[in-house]
Amino acid sequence: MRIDILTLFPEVFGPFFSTSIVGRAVAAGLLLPRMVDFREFTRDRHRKVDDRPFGGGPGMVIQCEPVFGAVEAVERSAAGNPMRILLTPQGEPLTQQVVEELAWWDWLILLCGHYEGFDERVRTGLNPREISIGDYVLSGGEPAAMVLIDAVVRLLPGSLGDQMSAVDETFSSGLLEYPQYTRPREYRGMHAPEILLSGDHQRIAAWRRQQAMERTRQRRPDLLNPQDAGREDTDAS
Ligand code: 6GU
Repeated sequence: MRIDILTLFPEVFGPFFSTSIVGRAVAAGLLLPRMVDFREFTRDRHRKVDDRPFGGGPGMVIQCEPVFGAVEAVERSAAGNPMRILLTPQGEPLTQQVVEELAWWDWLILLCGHYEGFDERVRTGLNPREISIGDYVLSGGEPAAMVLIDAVVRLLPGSLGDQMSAVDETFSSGLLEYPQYTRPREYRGMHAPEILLSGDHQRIAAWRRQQAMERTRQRRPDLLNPQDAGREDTDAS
C-alpha cells in the first residue's frame, strides 16, 4: 500500500515508520510511505501556508494553494486511484469497519491540518473522505494519521508475524479481548487462572469467550447493544 502524508510537520513521522509492526511493513515493502510538506507548494517568498480567517476570529486558516498543489503533484507522480482522506474532528468516526474498508485500497493520501483548519474549499474542491479518531480535539492531524495507518497496516497480508492475532481481537469479534497471562504462574501472590494451565483447549476457549463477553458487558455494553449506543441510562451493572 502506498501512503502519501501531506503535512506541515513531516519530521514527526520518522520513528513511527521505522519501529515495530509499521516499521516491519515498511522494511518488507508492504507499506510505501511518503511525507510531503505543504510548504514545498507555496508560491510566495516566505513560504506562507496560512492566513487570517475572512470575517475575523482567532487562529489561522491553511490556504488552498499549498494543499491543492500538494495533492495534484502527488497524484501526477503515479498512475492509480488514491483515496483522499482529510483528518479532522468533524469527520466520520474511525471504526474497525472503516479501517477494514481502507485496507482494501492500494493508495491513500492523508491530509493533516493544523491551526483552525483548512480553507473550506479544500473540502468542496478536493472532496476528501473526512475521518475523525474520536471526540476530543488534537492540535494537528498527524497523531490521527498515525492512528489510522497503524490500524490499517496490521490488516495488510503479511504484516503480522502471526496472522491469527489479527482476527482474534477486540472489535473484529465485536467483543473486548479476554485477559491474557504468561509466566510466571504466580507473581506477588497473584495466580494465573488454573484453567489456562489445564491443557483442555475446549474449556479454555469457552472460558475466554465468557470472559470476553463479561468484560464487554461491564465496560462497553454499547458494543453488545448498538441500538443503545450513546444513551447514558442503560448501565445494567
Ligand atoms: Cl483527525 N484531527 C484533529 N485535529 N483532532 C482530532 C481528530 C483529528 N480526531 C479527533 N480529534
